[in-house]
Amino acid sequence: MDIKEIAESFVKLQTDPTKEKIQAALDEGMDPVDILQEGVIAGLQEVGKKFEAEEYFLAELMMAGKLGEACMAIINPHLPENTGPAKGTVVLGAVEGDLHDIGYGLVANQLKLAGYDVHPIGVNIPSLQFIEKAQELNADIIGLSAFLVTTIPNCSEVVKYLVDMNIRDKFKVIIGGAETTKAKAEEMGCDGQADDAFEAVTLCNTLMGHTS
Ligand code: B12
Repeated sequence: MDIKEIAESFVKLQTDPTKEKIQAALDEGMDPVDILQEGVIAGLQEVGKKFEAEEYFLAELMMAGKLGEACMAIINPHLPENTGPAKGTVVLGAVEGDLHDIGYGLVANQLKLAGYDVHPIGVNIPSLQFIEKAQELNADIIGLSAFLVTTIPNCSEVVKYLVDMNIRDKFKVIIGGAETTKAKAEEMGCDGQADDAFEAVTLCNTLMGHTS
């Protein structure tokens, strides 16, 4: 089986064939990380491009979101687990006004697999709620997902509140989402930005001083 076939059925939003192909690839002993990256994530990205090109509309986007979740549920139990002590605690969510959760779900997944204690707190989360949760859990990192020009500024609000509360140095703040950049992260006083879930792991490792 060629993993590209998974991405192709995903882009066509064929629910059962996509799930069956994933199962077949797993049964054939293919690497679940490759299936996730080159099958599901590649498919999601292609759907995103079709939306931008106005070939697909909101209904298709929502179907892609649901299909992505169903695919991840099949792949997740096969991904290698890290059994050592937690490398750090991460509170993760989408900022106020933002409902995009596929990407941050993948980040949560990848960080868990890399050995982090991850607390996903949902979408449309007010800035103070991130801080309260991080304090409650004595977290190391606050991860903010933001996709819209209207919601990205909320990342700087989180930083501002941390500064106002005199606890800025207690947490690392990282951001991600389609329209975020490293330059924007720096401008907003955040500690880093990552373009995908794998880079998010590297970023957290760097911030926490882990070599791998
Ligand atoms: C799917 C999608 C939706 C779905 C979301 C479903 C869901 N359950 O998440 C739905 C249909 C709900 C949706 C709604 C809207 N969307 Co939309 N959406 C997308 C789309 C096509 C793909 C996003 C996605 O899931 N990609 C696949 C995943 C795997 O990739 P990812 O999300 O980028 O995530 C990776 C990284 O960003 C990173 N990452 C993500 N979060 C974090 C967090 C941290 C801490 C770190 C370190 C890293 C990180 O790691 C992830 C995994 O590798 C993007 C286009 C795009 N290019 O991204 C538009 C896009 C983000 N949406 C857009 C718009 C305009 C909207 C709507 C306003 C549309 C409307 N008219 O209603 C609404 C707003 C809803 C809201 N209030 O949030 C625009 C934003 C434009 C802008 N600059 O403001 C985009 C860019 C499309 C476009 N070009 O027009 N959308």
